[in-house]
Amino acid sequence: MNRIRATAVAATLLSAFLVAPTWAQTETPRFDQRQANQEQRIDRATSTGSLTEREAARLEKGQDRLDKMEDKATADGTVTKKERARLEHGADVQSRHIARQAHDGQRDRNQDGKNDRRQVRKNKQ
Ligand SMILES: [Ca+2]
Ligand SMILES: [Ca+2]
Repeated sequence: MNRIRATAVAATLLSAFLVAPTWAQTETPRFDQRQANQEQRIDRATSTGSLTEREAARLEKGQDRLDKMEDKATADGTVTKKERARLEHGADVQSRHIARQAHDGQRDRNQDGKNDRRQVRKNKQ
C-alpha cells in the first residue's frame, strides 16, 4: 500500500516536472488577463458612451495587434523575457490609449453612432 502510494506520488511529481517547464515557456497568463480586462473596459466605455464607435473600433484594432504580438512571441514555443516585456509594454500603451479615448471630448452618450460634440455644433448652425 505504502509503496503504491509512494509510486503515485513519484509519478505525480515527475509529471509536474515534465509539464511545468512547457507551461512556463509559452503561457502568458498575466498578459491574457490584461487583454481580457482591457476588452471589458472597451465594452463598458462603449456602452456608457465614453467611447464612440470609431474610438472603440480603433482600440479593438489595438487589441488585435496585441493578440498578434502574442501569437508571434509564442510561435517558436518559447516566450523569452524580452518578448514578455514587450507584451507587457504593449498592454501598458494600450491601457493608456483606452483611458485617453474614454476621457476625451468625443462621446456618444445617446448611442446614435455620432460624436455628441459634432452633433451639438451641427445643431447650432
Ligand atoms: Ca518566442
Ligand atoms: Ca471618447
